[in-house]
Amino acid sequence: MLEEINFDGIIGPSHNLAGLSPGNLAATRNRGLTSHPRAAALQGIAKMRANLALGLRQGVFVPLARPDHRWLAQLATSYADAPPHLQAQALSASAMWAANAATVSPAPDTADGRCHLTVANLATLPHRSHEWPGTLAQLRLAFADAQFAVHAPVPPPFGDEGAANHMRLAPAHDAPGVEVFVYGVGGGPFPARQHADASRAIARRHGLDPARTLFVQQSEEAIAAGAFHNDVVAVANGNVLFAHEHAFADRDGFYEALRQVMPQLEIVEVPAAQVSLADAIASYLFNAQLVTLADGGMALILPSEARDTPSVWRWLEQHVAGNGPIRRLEVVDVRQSMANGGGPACLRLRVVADPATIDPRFLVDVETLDRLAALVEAHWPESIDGSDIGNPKLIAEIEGARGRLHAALNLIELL
Ligand code: SUG
Repeated sequence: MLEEINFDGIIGPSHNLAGLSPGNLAATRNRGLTSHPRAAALQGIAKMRANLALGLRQGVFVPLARPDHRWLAQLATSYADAPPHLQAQALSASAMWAANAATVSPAPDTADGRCHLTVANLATLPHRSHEWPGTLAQLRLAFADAQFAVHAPVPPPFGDEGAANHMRLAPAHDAPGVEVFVYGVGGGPFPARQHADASRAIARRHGLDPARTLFVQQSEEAIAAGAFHNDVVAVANGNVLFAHEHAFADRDGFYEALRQVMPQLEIVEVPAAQVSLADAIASYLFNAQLVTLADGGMALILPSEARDTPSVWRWLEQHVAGNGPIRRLEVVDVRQSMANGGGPACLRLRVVADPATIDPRFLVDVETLDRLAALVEAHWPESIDGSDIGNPKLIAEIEGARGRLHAALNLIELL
């Protein structure tokens, strides 16, 4: 039976705040501050526990090898010899944001009836551009069953950032859906990371029905305000689109086109007059997991920053008190990830599939999370500050911790 499974990136032991993402306001604001990898990973595990407690199916992806010695070798250098900016780019734990791992088209949407995944090239930013080989190896292992087709990245320079710029609406997870690809157009103060040609290439590869596939431009205003991915200003689930009024360049045209292909569509729009783009982005209101619970109702899994932002919390309380589709709010603390601009939705990749077709080493229950938490407590660095990143002792600690995690999950072939 097809179900939605959320795969969270386990937050790696090299998590640090290097300010590597222009246009990601949290990341650039916190540049050089001390990070707390152990607390970060425990927060991520606690979020997964909360998801399990809601009755949701949970998977994981493991952290990639960092520093990335292979990438540095391609650049004809080594970690010890590399200049600080390359060291930081090689060390980043950015693969934790699994929403950027791949774009996923579930089997009911595709011509050949397989679930298609295209690994994201993340070509725009250097520290993310070398994630895809490690991520692809992992996807090929987790989704090796013939029910899946796992694709190599779209070639650069057509930037692709995966599911963060992709939304799927469907009457039920296992029914044919409408896939919406959101792209950016360059020219503003910050890079537009998702290229329309990359989105179109993915739709063709996945064998999507053109009649049920939309390509929509993200508003320049949203990118300029710090929405470097669509999932910072919009999220969809089931027949619900939850979005900020200023998320899309041609809002009315998009809503109309979506209604045409999906008459049962429910749009929950947050007006700028109630929540400004700035508040939406600072609080990550839309970077929430919008999920369907066993009773059919929807819950929104939000970062604590949303509760701490008065305009946002006021809007949410009103919505839940009324007749809207979101019936329940769950607040999680992922502050360490948020310090780098990654909220609850960034940390997960949604895959609709039969769990029995997935390599069981990537699926977790409470006992596995207990083991992971103990390992993190014992081996993840407590803190990393900017001046530490050249320290060979820290690097040995990071690499040792990752090795133990892979051993614990029986995934040493990914080392
Ligand atoms: O690509 N931050 C990530 C955050 C990604 C969030 N993902 C989604 N919205 N789906 C990014 O900007 C910062 C790393 C640093 O600066 O050290 C970083 O890569």
